[in-house]
Amino acid sequence: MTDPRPEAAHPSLESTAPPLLSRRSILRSGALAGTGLVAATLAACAPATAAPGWTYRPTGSPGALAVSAGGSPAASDDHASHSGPAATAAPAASATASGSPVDHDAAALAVVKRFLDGEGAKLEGTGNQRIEPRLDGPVKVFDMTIDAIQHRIDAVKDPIAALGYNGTWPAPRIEVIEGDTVRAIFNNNLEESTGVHFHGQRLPNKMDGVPHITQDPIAPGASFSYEFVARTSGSHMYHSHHNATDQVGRGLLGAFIVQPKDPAARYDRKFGITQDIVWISNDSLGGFTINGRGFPATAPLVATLGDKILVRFMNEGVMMHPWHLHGRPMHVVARDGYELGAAAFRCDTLGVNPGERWDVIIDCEEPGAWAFHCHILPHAEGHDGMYGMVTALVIQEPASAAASLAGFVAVDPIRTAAVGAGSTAAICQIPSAAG
Ligand SMILES: [Cu+2]
Repeated sequence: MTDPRPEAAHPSLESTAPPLLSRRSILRSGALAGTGLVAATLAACAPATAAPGWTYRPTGSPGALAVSAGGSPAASDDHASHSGPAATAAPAASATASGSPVDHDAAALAVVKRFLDGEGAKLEGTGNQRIEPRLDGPVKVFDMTIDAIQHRIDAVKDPIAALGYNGTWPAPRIEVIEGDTVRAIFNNNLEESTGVHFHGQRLPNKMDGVPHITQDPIAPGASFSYEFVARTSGSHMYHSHHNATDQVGRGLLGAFIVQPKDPAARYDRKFGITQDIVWISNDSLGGFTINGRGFPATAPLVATLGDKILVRFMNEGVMMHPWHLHGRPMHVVARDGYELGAAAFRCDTLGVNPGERWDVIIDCEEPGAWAFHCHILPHAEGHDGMYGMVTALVIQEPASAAASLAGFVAVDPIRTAAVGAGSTAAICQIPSAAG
C-alpha cells in the first residue's frame, strides 16, 4: 500500500501538525477502510488501438465488474451484469454513449464510493516523492533514469504504456535551495532519444535541454549531465523537450522546487503554512490527471481546521485548466516562481495555462469535504459521474479527527469531515467495512 500524497516540501513542516492528525496517518486509516472496488468499462468510442489515448470522459458502466482492491478488471464488457453498489440502485436507466443502460445516480455513487474508499492510496507507483541528492563536494547530484513504465491512472482501467523519470509519473520532486549547484544526470533507458529541460530556471544556454538547439539528443543507452546554479527560486518543473507531446503526455514531467536562500522568505516562515502540496496536471495521453491519477484515484487534500495550506499548481498539459475550490477562496501569491507581492489576489477559480505555475494559500477555516476540480466540465464530470480532474479538500475538526483516530481503522477522513459538517448524503453515513 502506498500513500499517493506528495511529501511535504519541507520535512520540518510535517512536524508542525499535531501527531494524531498527521495527514499520513489519517490517510492510512482511510485507506484501510476500503474494500471492494467497482470497475468502469471502456468506452465503445475510445480509440480501439493499443496506444494510449484520451477522451473527454471515461464511459461505460460502473458496477459492471467487481475487482479486488488494486486488481485489474478481468474483462471489458459493457454488457456484464451489475454487481456492487450500482446493482442496488434505483432501476430507472438511461443510455450512455456506449449504449449501455445505466442508472445515472448509481453510476455517480459508485465512483464516489471508490474515492471515499481511498482508491488512490492503494495504487503502486506513487510519484512526486522527494528525492535526496548525493553530495559531490558542494554540488547536489541527482541520479535519474528515464524509463518506460506501466502506469495506472486509477485502479480499474488497464495500466497504460507510460514514461517516468526514476520510474514514476510524476517524477521524483527535486528540491534545492537558491544558489545551490545542481547536477542532474539522466540515463536514457528508452528506445528513443530525449532531452530534459528545467522549466522556469535561468540556465546556462548549453544546459537548456533542447535537442538540436543546445545539445544533441540523449540517445538510447546514453546519459547527459545537466549542471547549473539554481538561480530562480519558486515553483518550477523539469520535463522532456524532445518528442514532447508524446513524452510529456506520457509522464516525463516532475516538480523542481527552489527554496529562497533567505529562510524568512520561505512559505512556512512567511505565511505559516502547514502543508506544501505539489499539484501537477496533465491532460493528454493519460487523460485528465492530477499528479498522475484521475478521479476517483486522485488523492484528497486532508487538513485540520485552522491549517494554512500551500498548493503549487503546475500545468504540464496542453490545455488551460480553471481550478475551482468550493467553500474557500485561494490566496494567489506567486506566478511562475515570482512572488506577486502587492499584486497578490484572492479568487475561487484560477486558470492555469500550460507551462504555468501558480502558488496559492488556502486558509482551512470551514470544516467539510470541499470539492476541488477543474471547471471545464468535460474534464471533471459527465453522465456517469465525476472523473479526471477532481479531488476534495477535507477540513476536519480537530476533535472529530482525534475521535476518528481513537476509533482507528474504521474511520476515513472524507466521510468523517462530511458527516461532521452536517452532510445528509447517504453515502457519507455508510459505515465503512471495518466499522
Ligand atoms: Cu481542465
